[in-house]
Amino acid sequence: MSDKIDIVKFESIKSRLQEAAQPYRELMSCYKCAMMEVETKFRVLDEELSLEYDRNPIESIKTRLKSHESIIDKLYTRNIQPIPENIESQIYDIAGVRVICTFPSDIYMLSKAFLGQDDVKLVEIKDYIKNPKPSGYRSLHLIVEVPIFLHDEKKFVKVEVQLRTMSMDWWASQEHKIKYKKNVSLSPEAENELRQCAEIAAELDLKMEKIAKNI
Ligand code: 0O2
Repeated sequence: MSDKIDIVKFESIKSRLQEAAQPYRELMSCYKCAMMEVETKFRVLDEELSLEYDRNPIESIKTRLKSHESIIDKLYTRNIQPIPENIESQIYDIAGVRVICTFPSDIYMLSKAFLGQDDVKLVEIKDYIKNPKPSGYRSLHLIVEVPIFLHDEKKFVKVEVQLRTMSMDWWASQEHKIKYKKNVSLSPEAENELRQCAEIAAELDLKMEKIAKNI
């Protein structure tokens, strides 16, 4: 968020969300269910593919629901009116699922299998592996909609899925701590070094995959 915040505007977003407490809670609960749904889909794929490939393509899965504070920050910075309908239609990363894969090719194999499921609707795809961010960041990002079955309705809910290898994850976690969103400006040399670390990590991924394929 920007340095100078308009406290009045920020507080008004907070209190308008408090007014809509019940619908807001219900919406967050839907995101939680959608997150569980997506996590289960990947666990099922991991189980099935482990038999075919004799190894698990997924190392771990992390889920996170965007915090209340981060949601307010996003509404504030994007100038979005704080009502649940707007959160649903304009913020795509309330529910996040991070799938940590063994090799780069596992990322594409899993995303293809996941997106091929007839109840998964692709909303947006960003391939930061083929096109890394200037920072050096690499991951495959998918925004999808999945159905959740409530007692009286079926509802499609958006989830952000980030697929990355262990080394991409290692780099992103370190960089997150050092710099990302901290409003610190690093020297061009330091930026360059961070980018180089990401490149080395990417090379290691490819080397390890090649070794594994040759064995
Ligand atoms: P957090 O704390 O990880 O949840 P938007 O998501 O719409 O605000 P954008 O640029 O459209 O922004 O989304 P994008 O590019 O798909 O990336 C969003 C997420 O990717 C971030 O979530 C980070 O998790 C990750 N990410 C993107 N760029 C970088 C980077 O340079 N370094 C690191 N370490 N992570 C990155 P959040 O919600 O911003 O942060």
